[in-house]
Amino acid sequence: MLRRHFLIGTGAAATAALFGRPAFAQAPAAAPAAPPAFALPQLGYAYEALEPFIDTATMRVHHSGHHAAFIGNLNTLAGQYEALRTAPAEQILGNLAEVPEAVRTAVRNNLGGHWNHDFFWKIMKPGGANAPAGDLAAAINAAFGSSANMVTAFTAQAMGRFGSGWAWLVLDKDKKLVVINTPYQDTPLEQGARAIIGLDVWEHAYYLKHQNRRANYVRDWWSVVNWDVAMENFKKATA
Ligand code: MN3
Repeated sequence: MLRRHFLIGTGAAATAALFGRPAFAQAPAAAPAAPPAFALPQLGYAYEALEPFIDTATMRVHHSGHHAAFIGNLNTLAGQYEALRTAPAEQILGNLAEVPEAVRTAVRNNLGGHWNHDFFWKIMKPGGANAPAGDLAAAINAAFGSSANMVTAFTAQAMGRFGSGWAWLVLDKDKKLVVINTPYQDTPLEQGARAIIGLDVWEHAYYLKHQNRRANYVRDWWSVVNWDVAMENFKKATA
């Protein structure tokens, strides 16, 4: 939007200059507008930073296309459901039954999509840590027997999600460390679970590079998991 205004302004200035009028004399005054309720969060790294595991083109369209669409939809929805402006996303997504039925599916899909992707960008980093450590490593070993067993179980969730959705390592509502998957843009929050790591297995997340080979995408993804963030997530979930 800002860019578009800038370009229009430049065009007007150029036209004005051509006809001998002072530059920007014809530029419309900027109308004061309420700030949008939602903004597309920064990735924290470049689109190419996760190469060769996650490709640049996928990251660009996934962030600036798919995630941005949720943001646009949420800013429209915020005009119909005021809580989107005032309540934390976690609170709304954890209590979807309280959302008015007329907007519930849209909130589930778009706020869920925003929350999931914001989580996803943070759980990846260039040259991600090799393995979990500390309390999280101990909890993984206690729950799964080993880190390798957890990876196998998580991968089974990622592969077992038919169609679009997500795979997760979560602390469930009983504070048990488990792997789950969710359909579409449903979040672990609606099960009362706290996400530790999560993987987008919608085809848009991998099709440009891995085509139909979801297993290769899942395998590659382990090379960019940010276990430092996973350990922070675990600490918050257990606090
Ligand atoms: Mn996605």
